[in-house]
Amino acid sequence: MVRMTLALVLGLVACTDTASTDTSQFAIDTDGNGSIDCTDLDHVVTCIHHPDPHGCAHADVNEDGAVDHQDLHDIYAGLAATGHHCDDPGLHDPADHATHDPAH
Ligand SMILES: [Ca+2]
Ligand SMILES: [Ca+2]
Repeated sequence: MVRMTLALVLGLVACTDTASTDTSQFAIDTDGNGSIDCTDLDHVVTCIHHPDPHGCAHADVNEDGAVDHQDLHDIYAGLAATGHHCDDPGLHDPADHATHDPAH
């Protein structure tokens, strides 16, 4: 039993170690629509501003327990690493939408 636990811990450490050097791991299907693309980045943005325990279950990209701008940074890097070129989330601010609203 102890040996099995040790093997498990070593396996986890190995996984974590590998994962920390590969940003493509952060390219995940946060909105659960079956594909990994820029809408998953938008979904993280939405979850930061409007947290939803069900709809945002996968928005914690780095799995640190909170959905925040670090997750945004990570999924942006992950998508870039997997060939998706999304708008830089750093340029997106809710206030910007009012500026670019065609009605104004
Ligand atoms: Ca998706
Ligand atoms: Ca997080």
